Amino acid sequence: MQNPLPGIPLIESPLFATWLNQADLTADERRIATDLHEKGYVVLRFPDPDIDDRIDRIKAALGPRYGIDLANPDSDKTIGERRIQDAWAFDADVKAIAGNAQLLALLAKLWGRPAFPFQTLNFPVGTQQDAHSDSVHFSSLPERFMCGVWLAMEDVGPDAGPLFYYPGSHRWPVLGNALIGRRGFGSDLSSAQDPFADAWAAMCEAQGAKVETFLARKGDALIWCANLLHGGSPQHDPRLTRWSQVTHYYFEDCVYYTPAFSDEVTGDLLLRDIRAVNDGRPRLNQYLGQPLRSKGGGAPSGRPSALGRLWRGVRRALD
Ligand SMILES: O=C(O)CCC(=O)C(=O)O
Ligand SMILES: [Fe+2]
Repeated sequence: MQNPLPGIPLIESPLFATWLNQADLTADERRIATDLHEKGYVVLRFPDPDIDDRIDRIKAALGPRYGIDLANPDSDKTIGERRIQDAWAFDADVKAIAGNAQLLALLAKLWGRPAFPFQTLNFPVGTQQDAHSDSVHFSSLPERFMCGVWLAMEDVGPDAGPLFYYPGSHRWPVLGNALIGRRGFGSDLSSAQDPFADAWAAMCEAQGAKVETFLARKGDALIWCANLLHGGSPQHDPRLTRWSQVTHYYFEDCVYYTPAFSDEVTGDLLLRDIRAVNDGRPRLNQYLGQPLRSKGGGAPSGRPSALGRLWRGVRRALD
């Protein structure tokens, strides 16, 4: 298909059905594409024959860093540090999971652009995080070129604080400050998601959205679309662990930024300095093949920007 809408991920495109009809996909890839399109998430077995060994090694390597008494079945596991960000930088197994070639090829096929991991999070217990869309933390221009892959590193029961989500919520508007009537650039927040919580709750109620929880088996992976509303259920039993790894992915040839601290309307963007986990190379903030010249976007391209108002605003804000 000659795609006339390359600025929308294929699995989120209004042209999805046309693409699916003629795309060269296996039966399982078709199921994955359809679930992502309709529900905003999909569950699959993590495509790595060594995953059990990797999980064992990650638990052994990261376990002592959380300050939790993991050896005692009755200890409270929810105290102390509950996550390690970017363990890929020192742990080869975390990095291998994030950079899994089969997964990267799958994401590229489904989104229509090459994918790359840019952040890992390793959790020993549930996050108990409120419902949110990752899009307020890290988004792209064009939007929706981001996804999360959540890997269960053990079986997760209902008392261990399973992942939850609202199927179909990925189709709702991607919330940014303009939509909730707030200025974000230069603002100070303890949590980037707080200003959006009322709007998400109101949409859930008005749409009659039904929450689902993911009672995962070890080695299950769940891919969520950029705008799917999700979070961590309360962990009812603090003695349990809930080992998991989340890898966040972006796609090539985009501007990468933090919407909670940006005002797109005035061109004030908090750009991200992105480095791909798998190859260690920076990904410049770019648009249609041309890098933006800015402090937040990596090395200057040396070329005058064609982005006009947007780019001038970015530079003014960052200088
Ligand atoms: O694992 C969870 O409970 C949620 C994690 C999450 O929201 C994220 O990493 O984006
Ligand atoms: Fe999230």
